[in-house]
Amino acid sequence: MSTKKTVIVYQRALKPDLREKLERDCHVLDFSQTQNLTEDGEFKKALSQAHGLIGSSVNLTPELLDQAPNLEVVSSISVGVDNYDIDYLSKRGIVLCHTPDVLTETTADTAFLLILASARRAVELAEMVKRGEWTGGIAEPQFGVDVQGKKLGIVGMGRIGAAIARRGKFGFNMSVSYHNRSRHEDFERELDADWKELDDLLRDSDFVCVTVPLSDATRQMFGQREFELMGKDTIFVNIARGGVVDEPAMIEALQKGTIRAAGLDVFTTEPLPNESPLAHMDNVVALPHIGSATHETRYAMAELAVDNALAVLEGDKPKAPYNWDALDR
Ligand code: 8YV
Repeated sequence: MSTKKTVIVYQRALKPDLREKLERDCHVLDFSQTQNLTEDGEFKKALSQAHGLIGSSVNLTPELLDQAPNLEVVSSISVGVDNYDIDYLSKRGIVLCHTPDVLTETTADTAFLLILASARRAVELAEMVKRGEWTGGIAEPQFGVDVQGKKLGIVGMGRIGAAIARRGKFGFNMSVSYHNRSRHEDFERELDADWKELDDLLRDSDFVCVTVPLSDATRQMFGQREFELMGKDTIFVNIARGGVVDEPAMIEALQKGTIRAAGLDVFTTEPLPNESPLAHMDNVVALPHIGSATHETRYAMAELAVDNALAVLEGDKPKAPYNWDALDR
């Protein structure tokens, strides 16, 4: 690049080597530590100069991005793109990039962490130990349920869904079924998995694990009816987005015993307000959205996001564009 283009880094600080890589070609404005970004006057001013944005977890509305007339790329440090108005970006010819693949295995590990912790009541019982209440032998009131050999139903069969299914099938001898808009015969063969209608999957699974992206089609797809279909022995695991669930309906299902337990990495409001019953229920394992949050994976995601942004700013096709085919160029 002859004259350096301006890139704003927001919400996520880059490791020094990635920052240096970006600075070799770009003028970097760092808003990674700014709270209430969308209200920040300096950020709004910076947008007017920005050619690129790198970050995540902020809803970048059209109103906000209208203030960035030179914007060429939004490079999200996430695989999910629910924080962006894709039609708006495409119409403006702005490339939206994301970070698939590099987080697949780590996020599948998080799903299995929730499956195991919920089934074996690991958090509830570990808290009992911390309180000094492990005073006798563990008996039926503290028993969990088996994971191995059970029925795993996966809603959304993308890369992460398949990685969860492999863990279930090959690690825990589970039978796998899935629901997805399109069928994936390769996964079916590899994992001996059955495609099912959603209602059938909910009725037939011991563990229902949600991996669908949040969109208008999936918003609130799990409500009272769906929890009733699951039934009292089912464990519900959500590593997708809180918005795919009707949260009050899920809380009621957990309180009434309509379902056994839930393992949740995502919530309607994040951070989860402490007033939410989900933060306190014994049959809920609530994690603070750690799906991809390991040193290795977050580094790989940030590296891919930097490479994506640099490629677009240099006029090349990035490794992981989301809206490439829809772009109005
Ligand atoms: C991130 C995620 O934790 O990639 C995603 O879509 O949900 C997570 O990996 C989150 O987006 C914050 O970066």
